[in-house]
Amino acid sequence: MSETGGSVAERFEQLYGAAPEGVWAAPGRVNLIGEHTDYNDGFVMPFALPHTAVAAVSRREDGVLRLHSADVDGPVVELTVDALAPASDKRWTAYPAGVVWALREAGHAVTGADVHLASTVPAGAGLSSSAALEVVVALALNDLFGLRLRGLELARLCRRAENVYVGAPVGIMDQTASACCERGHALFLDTRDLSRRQIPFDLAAEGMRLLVVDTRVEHSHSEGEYGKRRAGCEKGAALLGVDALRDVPFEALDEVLERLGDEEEVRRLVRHVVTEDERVERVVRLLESGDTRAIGPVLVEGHASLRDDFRVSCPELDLVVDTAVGAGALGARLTGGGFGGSAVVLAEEADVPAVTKAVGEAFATAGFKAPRVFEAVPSAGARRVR
Ligand code: GAF
Repeated sequence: MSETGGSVAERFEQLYGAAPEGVWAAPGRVNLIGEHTDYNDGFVMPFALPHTAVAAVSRREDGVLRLHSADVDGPVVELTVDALAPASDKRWTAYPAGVVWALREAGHAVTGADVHLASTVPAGAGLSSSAALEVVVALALNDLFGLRLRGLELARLCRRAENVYVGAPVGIMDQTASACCERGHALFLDTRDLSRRQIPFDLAAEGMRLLVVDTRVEHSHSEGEYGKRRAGCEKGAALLGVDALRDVPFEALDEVLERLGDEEEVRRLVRHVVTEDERVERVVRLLESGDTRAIGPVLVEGHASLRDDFRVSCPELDLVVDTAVGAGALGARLTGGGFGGSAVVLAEEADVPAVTKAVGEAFATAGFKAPRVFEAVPSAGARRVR
């Protein structure tokens, strides 16, 4: 797919009989560190992938919303904006329709649209393909209807679409990453007040690479396990008398865990979230002091915490991390929600072939599907492309 979305615009014209008013793109993301912290008011550090969802869109004024995707078999789906209702749609169309619903619910006069979408963000790989779909549609409607909403406001509305309309209890990381990331940077985001800092992150200049290893084990957030972790964290905060686990100081962790007594599961969840917030802050300090290689062991620590305390890993993700580190990678961890999806691997450029080969061989030996491996280069956030 070209950067300017030419083929998406052409397909739009075939489908709807006229050229689109514009074409927009919004990226998927990887998260460098800070997992399952965003619904605990904590810290995250994603960056945008070069892979994007692209949308060709035109306004309508008759209350009709027409949706089509190059990635899903089937005809144009026609909906009525007045009839959009949360939890009524279990198909892919819930993401773009949810955005229209959330904009209208917030009082924005979105009177209909024709939309054609095509995405290069791998679906079900934990790389935020859904957030990319939401954000690209939100940005297109923002521009076309002159709503003048900023990236963060769009991210909030997209999250609301996903929480309420789609029914997935996710945090705000993915939508913010897609809307606000900048090329060559990772986004250090405080999910409590949404303050953020762009951290320069140019591994190639330092002779390193960040690989994404998609295990091809599909994950889904609307299924129960993600919600259970979230509920467990809320229980922990309530037992400790804090608004969110973000409020538990890292220095007080031992004492706090003791206070949780025999609530073993809650103790593990609390320990992960509190230590993970500290790891994000540590990674930021290391990157800002130019000590990039030293983040490797922090990534591995984060993975162990997700595997043993938060329990969202799986054999395939553990195999990526163990094999990559065993083959000389500087660090590795699962990225995103877990339960399948992808891992990130930080490696010296010269070690990339050996690490990639070792992971492929380990998967073959274990009888797992061959993983998909590609390099993640910090790329631009959502934008208009034509
Ligand atoms: C998924 C969710 F969508 C995010 O909000 C975040 O909670 C992540 O899992 C885990 O860090 O990507």
